[in-house]
Amino acid sequence: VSRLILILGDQLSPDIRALREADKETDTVVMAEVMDEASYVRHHPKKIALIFAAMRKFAAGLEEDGWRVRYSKLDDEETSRSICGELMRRAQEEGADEVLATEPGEFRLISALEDCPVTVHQFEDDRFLCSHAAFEDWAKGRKSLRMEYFYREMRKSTGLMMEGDEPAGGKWNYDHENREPAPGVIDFNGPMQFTPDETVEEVLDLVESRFASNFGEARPFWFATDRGQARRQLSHWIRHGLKNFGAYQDAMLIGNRFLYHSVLSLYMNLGLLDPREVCSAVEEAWQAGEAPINAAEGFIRQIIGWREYMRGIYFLQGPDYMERNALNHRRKLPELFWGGETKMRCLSETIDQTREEAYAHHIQRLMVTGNFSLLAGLDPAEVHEWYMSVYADAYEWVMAGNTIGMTQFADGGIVASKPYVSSGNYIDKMSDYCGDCHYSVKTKTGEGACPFNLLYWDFMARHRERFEGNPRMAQMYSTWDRMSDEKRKTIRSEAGAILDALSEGRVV
Ligand code: FAD
Ligand code: DLZ
Ligand code: SF4
Repeated sequence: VSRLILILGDQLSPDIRALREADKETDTVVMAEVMDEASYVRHHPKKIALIFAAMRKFAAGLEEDGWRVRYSKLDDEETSRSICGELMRRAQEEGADEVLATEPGEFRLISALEDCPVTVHQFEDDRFLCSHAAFEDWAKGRKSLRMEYFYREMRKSTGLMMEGDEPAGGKWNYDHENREPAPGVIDFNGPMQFTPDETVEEVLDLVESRFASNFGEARPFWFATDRGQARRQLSHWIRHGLKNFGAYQDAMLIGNRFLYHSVLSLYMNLGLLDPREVCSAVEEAWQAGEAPINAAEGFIRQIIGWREYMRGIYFLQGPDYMERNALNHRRKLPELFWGGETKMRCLSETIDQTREEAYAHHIQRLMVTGNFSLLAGLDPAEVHEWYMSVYADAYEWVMAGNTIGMTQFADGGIVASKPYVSSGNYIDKMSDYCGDCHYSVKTKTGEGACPFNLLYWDFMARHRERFEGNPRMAQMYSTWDRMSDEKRKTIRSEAGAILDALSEGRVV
């Protein structure tokens, strides 16, 4: 019997599980650009272009390799709306009655495959280093699911940067060497930029014509769209970017959008690069003396720690995770997130960059847009959807823990032990945004006061009952209590005015 082998747009790995289960002689690979996937959120055009271009090239590679492939383009007339629709159509054409698939990274699509009239076997995706069962085992019976402890187990099980049973260099974590503001000179030109070839150009035309009203533009487009290019970016970054990755990981600069970041999430999440090969390459560079331990450890922690942990949390918590709203935040996402006017320079820089690149680095996502959303009490589901839409590396398995958990505290503290909130001071320390801002970061109340300063204390006061017992926040509450009644009143009323302005669509 003939079977269909489903390869989704983020499963572009030559040794993906469904292909390993398949028989090249008798099975048919199915890949499909479909409107349901391209529109379940209003993806940034660069994200759609990246996925479609990489899918087309991957399909061509499989054919060269001797696979029989049935590929549906979005603008082919017969292409149906959904993955299930395409499976049914191809099953009929090929006389197949069974589909082998690798489990998608999203509950929505897992259920759609379960409910599809044709039988779909979903094999666990073993491109991740931690299986569902291993994560469940780790989580079982624990009072708190902190990433750091998970990460240590991952170091042991992968053997990465280990000396026997001990962490290389004697410490698990070198983060205290990692929180430096940007240096005067950045000696790295950022990610490799690839000139679109014919396949990419064709996809860019398609995306421009079909997704013109989405936030952002498909062109100019420079992402890697095949494994060869992604490997070149990996080597390029290891050679020139890695050594300073650790130290300046948290820095933000106007005019330098990538600093020492790798931009590898794009390619790992699609399957063009394997997280193991990325970590091994980083470990080797450190062993060869080409990168300091704080950079190599810090990077490997992001991958085998945070990346795997976020996926584990998503699958452990289940589909209702995206609906959590522990702090009962209801404010609608203001227009400034979609490029509407704002006088806050940190936000306008981060959001302009997001629109132009479909990329912002971690601290911009966490401490600018994330921090602002939490302080402003924005609805976490809307915040989650915004991030899902605007970033080219966004998939729910990795996004949910970061939005609902890490930045919005909407899961009540599963991912974060305390809310990631800060006043303007942190942004000023880590960036050069404040110098050029309409507001003054040093001003705490009154004319020109930085909204982060006001909203920070207002957040603390609003949620006092929940957070005052948290030992890591006690000091902030005693600072608040030492302020005069009048000052506290002023802060709360000025913060209230900003929140009202946000609700009423006025520029802040
Ligand atoms: P680098 O700084 O070079 O980091 C290296 C790698 O570590 C990344 O490529 C990524 O694979 C991994 N990593 C680092 N931090 C995290 C993290 N918190 N969670 C998971 N992986 C991590 N990452 C995504 O891949 N997809 C997302 O949809 C996504 N959404 C995010 C939303 C918010 C609100 C926040 C705060 C973070 C989000 N991240 C997401 C994590 C992180 O910001 C991005 O992985 C990173 O900015 C990608 O750029 P890079 O490859 O240059 O990262
Ligand atoms: C994100 C995405 C987009 C935009 N388009 C497609 C598509 O047309 N066909 C496809 O197979 N996959 C696409 N994807 C990726 C899926 O949405 C992804 O597999 C799920 O979000 C699970 O991670
Ligand atoms: Fe952002 Fe405040 Fe700095 Fe302006 S002053 S850039 S609003 S932190």
